[in-house]
Amino acid sequence: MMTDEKRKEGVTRREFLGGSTKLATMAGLTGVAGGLGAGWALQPRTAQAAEGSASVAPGQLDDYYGFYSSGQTGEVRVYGIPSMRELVRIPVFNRCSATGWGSTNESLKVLRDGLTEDTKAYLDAHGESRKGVWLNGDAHHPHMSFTDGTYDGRYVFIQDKANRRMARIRCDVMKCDKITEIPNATAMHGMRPQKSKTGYVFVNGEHRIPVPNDGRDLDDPSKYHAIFSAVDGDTMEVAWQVIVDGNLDNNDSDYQGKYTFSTCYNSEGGTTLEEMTAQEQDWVVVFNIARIEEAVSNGDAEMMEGVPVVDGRHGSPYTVYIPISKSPHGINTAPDGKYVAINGKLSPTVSLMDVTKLDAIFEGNGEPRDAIVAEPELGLGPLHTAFDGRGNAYTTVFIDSQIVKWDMEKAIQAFNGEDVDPIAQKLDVHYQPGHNHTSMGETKEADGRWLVSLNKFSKDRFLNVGPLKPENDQLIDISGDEMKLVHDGPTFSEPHDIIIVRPDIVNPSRTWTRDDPMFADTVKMAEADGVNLMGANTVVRDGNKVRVYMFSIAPKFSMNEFRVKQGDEVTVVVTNMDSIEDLSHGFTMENYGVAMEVSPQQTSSITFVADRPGVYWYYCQWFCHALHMEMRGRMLVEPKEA
Ligand code: K7E
Ligand code: CUA
Repeated sequence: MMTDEKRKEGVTRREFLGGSTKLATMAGLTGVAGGLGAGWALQPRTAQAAEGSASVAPGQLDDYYGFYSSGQTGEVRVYGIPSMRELVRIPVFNRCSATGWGSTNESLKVLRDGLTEDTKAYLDAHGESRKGVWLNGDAHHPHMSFTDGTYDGRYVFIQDKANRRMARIRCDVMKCDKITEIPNATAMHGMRPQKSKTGYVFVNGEHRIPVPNDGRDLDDPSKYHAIFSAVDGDTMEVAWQVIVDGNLDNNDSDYQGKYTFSTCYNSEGGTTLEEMTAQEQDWVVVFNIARIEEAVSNGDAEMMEGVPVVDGRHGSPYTVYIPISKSPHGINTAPDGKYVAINGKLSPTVSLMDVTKLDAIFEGNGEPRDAIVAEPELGLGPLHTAFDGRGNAYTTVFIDSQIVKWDMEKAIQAFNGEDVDPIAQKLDVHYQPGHNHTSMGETKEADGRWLVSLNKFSKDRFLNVGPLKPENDQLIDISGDEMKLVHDGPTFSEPHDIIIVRPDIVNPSRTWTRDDPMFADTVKMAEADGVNLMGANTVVRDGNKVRVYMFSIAPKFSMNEFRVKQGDEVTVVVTNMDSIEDLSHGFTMENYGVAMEVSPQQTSSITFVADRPGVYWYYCQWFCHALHMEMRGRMLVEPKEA
C-alpha cells in the first residue's frame, strides 16, 4: 500500500524528471544553464519493511550498495541490494567505450602516473595502441576505507592481479582517481584495508619471482620471493614491503591496528601444481605492524626500487607463521574483533584464530598454533567466510556447492572436547561458490540481514547463452534462524568479491563540482590559453597542436564546427554547463575512435591526431534531450598541400 508520503515523493520525482527536459530545452535555447541541483527524496526502505523480502518495487530504492569486483573485466560494479539491480560500472583497469576511460586525458593520467619508470618505458616502446597504459586487469577484491572499525564512505580500493597494481575509487563521484604499480612484487591478489583506520591498504604479491626481476635466477626458484605490501591509502604510495615464505593468497586485518595476516599456500616453493600441493601443511603469516614500522624508521629495511623492504621470512621478528592444513585460501576477521576464520580450501576445515593470543606468541611465550581455538570440519573446499554479527559464520564450500552456517562459540567448545555440533545449516547454492559477503559483514556494524553468494558456475540456471555462461550471484536472507535463498543474479565475468554497504555511509555527489581535482589539469591548461571553460567557444592553435574548447548545454554544443589541418594534434575539451542532475552529455568523433562522457558540471578532454582529411561529425552519444540526435557539429580536416 502506498503511503501519502510515498505518493508525494513519487509525484515529486516524476514532475522533476518531466521538468528536466523542459528546463533543458529552455536552457539550450537561451544559453542559460538550468539551475536545478536539488535531488529527489526517495528513501531506502525501512529495515522493518525489508525483513525477509528481497522485492524492491519499481521506484523504490535499495537498502544497500553492493560494490562488486569484476575479475578479468577489470572494472568495479555498483549494485543495489537486495534487488541485485546493477546501477553503474566504474572502469578502472579496463577501457570503457561509454565513458572514455582509457581514452580521455584525465583517465590516461590516472592510468599512467603511478606506473614504474620501467613499465612506462616498456609501454611507450611497445604499447602505441594503448597510449602508454595497460588496458587489462584482474580485479578481485573491492574494499572500502575504514574509520574506527566501520566503513567511512571515502574510498573503495581494488587490486589488479594481472599488472601488479592497486587502485582507488573516490566514492563521492564513483570514479577511479589513483592507480599505483607495486614494485618488486607481482600478482597483487589478496587486498584489504586496515579496519581501525585506513591507513594502510595491505596487498599480497601472490607469485614468487626473482627480486629484482631482471633476468637473474631464471632457473633457480629457491631464489624467488613473494612480497607483502603496505600501501598508504591517502597517498597511494607503497609505505613498506615484507619478503615472506610461501605464496601469499588472501589477507585481512584485526580491528586493533596491531596485526594483519595472510594465508599462504605453496610452502614447498614449487613451480608446478604437483610441487605446490605436495605437503600437508601450509600457513598463515601474521605481520606485526609496529615492529615493521620501527624497523623502517630505524633504517633497518633495505631500499629496493625506492621502497623499504624488510625480510619477514621464518625466524624474523616481524612475522609469525601459524601452520594451517593445506593451501588455506580466504581469511576473514569477525565483527567481534576477536576471531579470524581461515578457510582450508584443500582441507575441509576452517581454522579459527583468536587475535588476543598473538601478543604472547610474538613475545616468544607459546607456539604459533596456540592462536588456533577451533577447527570445525564443514565440507569440501571451504573458500571464504562471512559473519552476521550474532556469533554465526557462513562459509562457502566450493566443491560441495553449499553455504555452511556455523556457530563460532560452539566450534570452540567442540575443539575443547565438548560434544556439540557447531553446524546450524547447510544450504545448496548454484553452483561452486567463491566469496560470499554479508551486509556490513566485514565491519563492527555487521547487521546480519543479507548474504550474497558469488557462484562461479550457473550451468542450467539461466537461458543458454552459448559456451560462455554467466556466473550466478545468489541472494540469501539470513535475518531469521534459517538461511533462505531468495534470488538468482546472473553476472558477467567475473565478480570474485563484493562488499555490502549502508547507503547513509556512501552518499555520493549528484553532479560534479567545478573545482574537482579530476580535471584540474585541464582547467589549468585552459587558463594558460586564456580560456574560461564555462562559456568556452574557442580554438587555440599552437604550432600543429590545436586545442578546441567548447561547452555543452542540452541540446547543443557551443561550437557548430571547427577547422584543422591534416596531421594536427587535436585536443577537444568539452565542459558540460548543464547543472541538472542526470543530464550527462558525451562527445564522439566519428571514425577517429574518440568518445567520452561529460556529466553535469564536468570537463573532459581527449587528444588525437587528425590525419584523415574530410568532414567528420562529432555528436553527443548520451541521450540527453528530444533533440539529442541534432546535438552535433563538424570537424573539417583540410588536406595537406601536395
Ligand atoms: Cu577466492 Cu581472488 Cu578472493 Cu576469487 S579469490 S574466489
Ligand atoms: Cu547531449 Cu545527447
